Amino acid sequence: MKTAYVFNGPNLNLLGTREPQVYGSQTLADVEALCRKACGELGLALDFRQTNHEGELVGWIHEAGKAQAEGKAQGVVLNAGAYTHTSIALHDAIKGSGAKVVELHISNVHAREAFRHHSYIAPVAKAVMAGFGVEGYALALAGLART
Ligand code: CA2
Repeated sequence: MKTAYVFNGPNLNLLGTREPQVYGSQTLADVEALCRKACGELGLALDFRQTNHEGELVGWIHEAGKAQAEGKAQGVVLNAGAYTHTSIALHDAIKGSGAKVVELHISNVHAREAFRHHSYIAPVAKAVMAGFGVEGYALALAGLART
C-alpha cells in the first residue's frame, strides 16, 4: 500500500478556533479524520502532519520525494499556508525532490487579497485546488490516487 502525505503549514493548527467564515469550523484533527477516511476508501496509507516552520516542510518534501522514487508514496497534498506566497525554498524542494504535489487551499485564495494570488508552488505542482473548504483535502487525495 502506498502512502499519501498531507502536509500543512503555518497557523493551520489554529483551524476551527478563528475565522470560521473563511476556513470553516472544523479543526485540524477533524481534517486528519476526513483524510484518514478518504485514504481508507482509496486504498492509501496516510501520513498527516502540520508545522509552523518552513525548513521542516522542506525536509518533509525531500522525504516524500525519496519515498516516491522508491515506489512507496503516491504523492503529497500540500497546504503550505502563507509560505505558498513567499517560499522559493519550497518551490526548489518540490522541483529538486521530484515529489508529486497537489497544492491545496481551503479558501479561494484568488477571491481574497492580492498578496494571496501568487503561488511559488503552483509552477512545480501537479495540480492546484482552492476554495472547496476542508472537503478539498478529500478531493485532492482522490485526484492524487488517480495519477
Ligand atoms: O486557504 C488556505 O488553505 C490557506 O492556505 C490558509 C493560509 C493562508 O495564508 C493562505 O493564503 C490560504 C492561512 C492558514 C491560517 O489558518 C487559520 C485558521 C484559523 C484561524 C487563523 C488562521
